[in-house]
Amino acid sequence: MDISEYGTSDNVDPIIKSCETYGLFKHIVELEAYGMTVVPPETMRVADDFAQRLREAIIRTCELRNDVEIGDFRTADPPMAKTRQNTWDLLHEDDVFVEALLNPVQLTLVRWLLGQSAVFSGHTWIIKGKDGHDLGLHSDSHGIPPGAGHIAHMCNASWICTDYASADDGPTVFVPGSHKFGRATLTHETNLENTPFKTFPLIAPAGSLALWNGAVWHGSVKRHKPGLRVTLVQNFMRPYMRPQHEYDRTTSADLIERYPELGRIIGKPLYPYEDSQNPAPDRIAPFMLAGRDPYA
Ligand SMILES: O=C(O)CCC(=O)C(=O)O
Ligand SMILES: [Fe+2]
Repeated sequence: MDISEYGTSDNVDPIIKSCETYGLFKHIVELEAYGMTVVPPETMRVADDFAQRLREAIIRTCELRNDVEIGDFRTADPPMAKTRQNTWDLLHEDDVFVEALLNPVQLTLVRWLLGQSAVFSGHTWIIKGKDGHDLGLHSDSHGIPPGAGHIAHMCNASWICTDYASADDGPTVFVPGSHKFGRATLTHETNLENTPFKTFPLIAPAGSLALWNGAVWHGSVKRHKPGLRVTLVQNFMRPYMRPQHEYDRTTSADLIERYPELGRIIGKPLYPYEDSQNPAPDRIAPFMLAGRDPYA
């Protein structure tokens, strides 16, 4: 018996059918149990040169935007300050970014997590060289307070553009199952050196897609190899993460000056980012606080 054949749900039936077509049931189970999954290139149905095209587009965009020469990713050692700026908002830089976004296998998994109304929220690259940074454990579901953990609110779909063969590549690491905690990490849980939680590294060949429920705790470890780790990070969200009207853009300075509380309540939401290539850290920090304190 195939329940999706009965046509009782216009929304979930097509997702189930696509999961069948693309062979995704293992990945759906991993998403549910562990909060993340890694889909190999052959399941993603990408051409053999897809990862290379994506990697080259990222490197070319970084070189142009940031006035830096990177060259061969296997040996390159560019200043990390240069590769970590102007990293967001790539859609118009090369059609391969549109291709990466519209991959039908990816969209099936995204819609499993976020529903048919999922929206593309933003994307950015990671270029990490030798001795490149580590990153403490965190959730990507910024602004979602504790207690709202039974559904995914956003998800992260990251195209792996260089092989992650071992932890020495400086990959993402995950706390499996932590999406079920339904909250962001507390201060004493974030440090990878002494967090009480077990983590595992993301190991996958270039051309794979790592996809996670935004609530799953993750970070990344330092890179100990020469050359670069290159990743395209894409965020998808449920559509309610937006105000109905952008009052922060349309309310007059005069009105806000006369009513300071008005300035506070219309706020400056984190989304949409004001500078599309460089989100402001001072706006992200208070937004993230709500992930652990509903009164933040
Ligand atoms: O893969 C990494 O380096 C971690 C990046 C991260 O936290 C993210 O993409 O949300
Ligand atoms: Fe993250």
